[in-house]
Amino acid sequence: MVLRSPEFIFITLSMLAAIVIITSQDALGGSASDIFEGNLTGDVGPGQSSPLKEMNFSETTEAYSHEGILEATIIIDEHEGMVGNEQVKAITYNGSLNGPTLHVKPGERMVLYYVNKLDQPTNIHFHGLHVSPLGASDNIFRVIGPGETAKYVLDIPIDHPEGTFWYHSHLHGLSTVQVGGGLSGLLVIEGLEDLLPDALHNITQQTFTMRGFPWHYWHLNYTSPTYQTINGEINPVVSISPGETQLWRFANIDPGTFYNITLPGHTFRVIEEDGNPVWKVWDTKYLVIAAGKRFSALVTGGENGTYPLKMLPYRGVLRTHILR
Ligand SMILES: [Cu+2]
Repeated sequence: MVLRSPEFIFITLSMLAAIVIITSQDALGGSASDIFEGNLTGDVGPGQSSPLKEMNFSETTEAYSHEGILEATIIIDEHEGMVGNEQVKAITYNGSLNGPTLHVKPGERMVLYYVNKLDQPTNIHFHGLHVSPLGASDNIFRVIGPGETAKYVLDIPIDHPEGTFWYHSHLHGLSTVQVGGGLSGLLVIEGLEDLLPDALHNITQQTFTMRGFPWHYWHLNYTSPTYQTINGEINPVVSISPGETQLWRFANIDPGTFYNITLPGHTFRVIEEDGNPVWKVWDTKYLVIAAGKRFSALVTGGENGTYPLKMLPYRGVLRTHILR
C-alpha cells in the first residue's frame, strides 16, 4: 500500500461533546450553561454551551411514517450561520446542519421529494439499507441537476434489520465535499426496542449524530477551527435520571473524522452495530466510531451529577472515507 499524504490524515481530538446531566427530571433547571466546563477547538465559552443561540441554522427535525408511508420533502440549499464564533457557509438539508431524522418501519415505503437548490448537481444514498439500488430507489447513479426535484421511492423489506442508518449525498466527484459541507442525516429503521426485554419496550431513546464542522477537505488537522457538533449543536445537554436506562444511538455522519467517546463512570451496553442488532450484547467504556459508523447502546444513569460525554484523542494514521 502506498501512502499518499492527502489520503492519510493524523487526527487528534481532545474535546467535550455533550453534557450529560443525571438528576430527577423535576430538578433539571436552567443550569446547563453554569456547569459547562470545557470547549472544543475554538473559543466557545460558558453560556454558549447549548443550543447555538446565534446560529441561524434550523434545529434537526424528525419525520415519521403514517399508515405505512413516510413522505418527506428535503430541500438542499446553501445557508450561512454561526458555529462557535465562526461564520460558516454550509450546504444544508432543510436549513439544518443535520438533515431531518427519518423514522420508518420494516415493510413500509419511503417517498422523498429531493429538491436541489444548489448550483451544482447532487443525489442521495441511503447508507446500509437493504433496498433496491435501481430506478427511483437507492440509485447512486442518478444525477439531480441544479433546480431539479427528484422523487425517491424506497420499499423497505418486511424482514429488514432494525437499526440505525444514515443518508448522504453520493454524487461521484462531489460527494465528500457535499457530505462534509452538511449533506447527511440519520435514518432509523424502527423496532430495535421490541427486541429488548419487555420492561424496556417503551425506553426513552436519544440520537447523537456527530460531525466536524466546518469540514476542511485536505486539512483535517484540528489546528483549523473545526468544531465537533452533535445533532448540529455544540455541547448539547442530555438528561437521564439515576438508575434510568435509555437507548442512545450514535451515528458518525461525517465523511472523514473518527471519534472515541466515553461517558465517565458509565458503560455502553452495545445492542446494535451498523444497522444490525448484535448477536451478542457487549459492554464497553469507549466507543470508537469511524466515519459512517453507527452504534446503539443502553446507558443507565449513575449517581446525580454532571458528566461530559467526552471525545478522547484518537491518534493514528487513518484512511479517509473518500466517497468519490
Ligand atoms: Cu455511505
